[in-house]
Amino acid sequence: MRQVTLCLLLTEDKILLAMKKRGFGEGKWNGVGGKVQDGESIEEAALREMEEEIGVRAKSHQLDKIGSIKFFFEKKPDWNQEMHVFIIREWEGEPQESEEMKPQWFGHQEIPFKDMWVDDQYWMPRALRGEHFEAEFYFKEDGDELEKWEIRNVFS
Ligand code: 6OG
Repeated sequence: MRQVTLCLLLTEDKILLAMKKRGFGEGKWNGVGGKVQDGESIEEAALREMEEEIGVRAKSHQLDKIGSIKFFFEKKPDWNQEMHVFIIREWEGEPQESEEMKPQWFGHQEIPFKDMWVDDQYWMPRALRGEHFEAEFYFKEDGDELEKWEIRNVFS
């Protein structure tokens, strides 16, 4: 299954989301991340994507892995992917717009779920509460609607 990353930069009361300007998820707000390349660890991929997409640098010990989510697209199995979710509270540099993403800070209570992937409303509040989880989401048709999903908290 394709491995992808998603990084959520957090402050005490804000979360950084970025508008995806092109490619998979275009027109949606999301965390920053992308595909893990051959020969790269998941953490290396997360740090590389953060720097490429919003110009922010961090070290691997600043990545807090909080979730693993598998996505299944019934009609488009080549879209299936496992997403590794990280929270980052310390980094270097100011988030900047790139060709791919336009970052913006949102209050924890002002997350624009209606302009995001439909799964986010179910797992992102848990991430903000500091929970660790594993989940599976099964999409209908083209990825706009969910067929079923399961989220389990993980205690380690
Ligand atoms: P590229 O393929 O452009 O990276 N991603 C999802 N994020 C959320 N919140 N929900 C989903 O529901 C997602 N499916 C994929 C993973 C795509 C980026 O989009 C994320 C990557 O960070 C289906 O390299």
